Amino acid sequence: DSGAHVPVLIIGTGYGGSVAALRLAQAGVDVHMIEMGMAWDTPGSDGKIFANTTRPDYRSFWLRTRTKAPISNFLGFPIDKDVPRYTGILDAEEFNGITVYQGRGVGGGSLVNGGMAVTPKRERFGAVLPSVDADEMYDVYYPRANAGLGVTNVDQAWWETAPCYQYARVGRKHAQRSGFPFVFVPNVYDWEYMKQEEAGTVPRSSLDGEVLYGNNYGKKSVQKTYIAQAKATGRVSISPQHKVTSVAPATGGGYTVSIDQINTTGDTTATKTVTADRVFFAAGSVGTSKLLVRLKATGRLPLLNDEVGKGWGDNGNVMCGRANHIWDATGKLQASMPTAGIDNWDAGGAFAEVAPLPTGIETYASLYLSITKNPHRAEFSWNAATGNVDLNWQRAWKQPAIDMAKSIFDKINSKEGTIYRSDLFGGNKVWGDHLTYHPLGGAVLDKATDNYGRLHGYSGLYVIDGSLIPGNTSVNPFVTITALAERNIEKIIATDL
Ligand code: FAE
Repeated sequence: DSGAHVPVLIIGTGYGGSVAALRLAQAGVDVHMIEMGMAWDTPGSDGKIFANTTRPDYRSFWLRTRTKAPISNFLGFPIDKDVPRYTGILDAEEFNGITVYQGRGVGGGSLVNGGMAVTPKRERFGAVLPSVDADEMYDVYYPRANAGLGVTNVDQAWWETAPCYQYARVGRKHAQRSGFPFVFVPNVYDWEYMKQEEAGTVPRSSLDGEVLYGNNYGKKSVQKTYIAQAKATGRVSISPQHKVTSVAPATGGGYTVSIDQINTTGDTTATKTVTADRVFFAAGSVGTSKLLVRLKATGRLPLLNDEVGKGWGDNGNVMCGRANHIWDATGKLQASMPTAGIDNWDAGGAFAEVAPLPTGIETYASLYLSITKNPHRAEFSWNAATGNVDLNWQRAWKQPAIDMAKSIFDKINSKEGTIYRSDLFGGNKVWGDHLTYHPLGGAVLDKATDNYGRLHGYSGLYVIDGSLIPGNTSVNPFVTITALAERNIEKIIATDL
């Protein structure tokens, strides 16, 4: 309610925010979480909470009137369609030269993502978070994060014969024939549930192509893990459909937080002001960066330092598809949860996830999302003329990522006598170089903040999400975001409260 006072306010309910909420609550602190997206706890008229990836509807996109699927075309046909404007689950946020996909709702990105739960190789960690003690991370915080998220490995014996992972086995065969290391990747999906989906004894989720617009059954989003545990303490409350617009020092201590309550078409229905002793920015790399840059530039938080907004990267994301021979069918039933990757990081700078293309028909296509060592970093800045925060990314900056991904796929294509697919991204493009799923940075650890996420210039303000990570994690990022949040909140609880 407007005028209320809370000990701790957390902006955002993704990985970082959920970890902070749970650990603070367990330490006896009352926490209020503010989330601009919906609660996603109520079924629609079809009896399901989330829309299917192949049948997008009003629930699918954040305030768009037309879908903007990451793969825009199939067999030459555009696949996007008109939808009613609604506070849907997937935001395709457009900046200069790049579309940044993000989850919206209680659970953040965990609602929409592929569940791939990858811990970076220890020898690569120094490049990911140079100021963080790797021993502590690998001995304590990565294990804690993996346990909290419910990360497990697929039953490999089952995987070897499951029809829904034929596409992944084809991916393995091609990787290995070209001499690339093929690795299994853990996930947060409930594998027992997936086996029952295959047996036909439960409603299908992963085997019905659900991902991107939410999973109705088997995926353990943070709603089902950290947030469920946090709520069970009785100390955590959440306000969905509330968007934080300002944070500024309050007279008499603490912070004044301004919040817009929004309806399902995105219109503000009420404006509220609350005070908090401490505020955690957990709005994701883009959300946190945009807030901090604006608050610094407009005089609400002028003492933030010049590192705010800097060090943003796309985790080197680039997509491509390969056209297989007819003897390498990838299967018409494809589990939407990836289980595997091709690791050419050290030799070629790319780690490629063998991704599903769950269309319901045989496509003979292999799809890959590569994470690469792309060195480019962009910066958020305040645009006083438009009143927006801009990002100075350039489309051409994806070229190093493409070159690194080619270190894998040119070789596979030449070994197999195959070609790239040019029908997936429109305009005969071979490379999906227009997007990222993995925004990282903008309030980098030990630069914009101290080495535990305390913002410079203001005591009681913290950053605890993907914006702390300087642009790249060498693998999919959410386990690292979670583990870093576990590390930082433990320190903050021990020393600041
Ligand atoms: P995030 O989860 O984005 O949460 C931030 C929350 O803050 C969101 O719920 C926002 O709605 C909310 N918010 C933002 N601004 C405001 C505001 N002003 N007021 C109130 N609320 C606000 O942040 N990662 C993996 O590791 N494995 C995968 O398989 C994987 N697949 C992905 C697939 C897709 C399609 C996408 C989009 C992402 C994928 N990711 C994957 C990335 C992963 O989901 C992402 O790194 C994390 O969700 C980021 O976590 P944060 O806590 O930083």
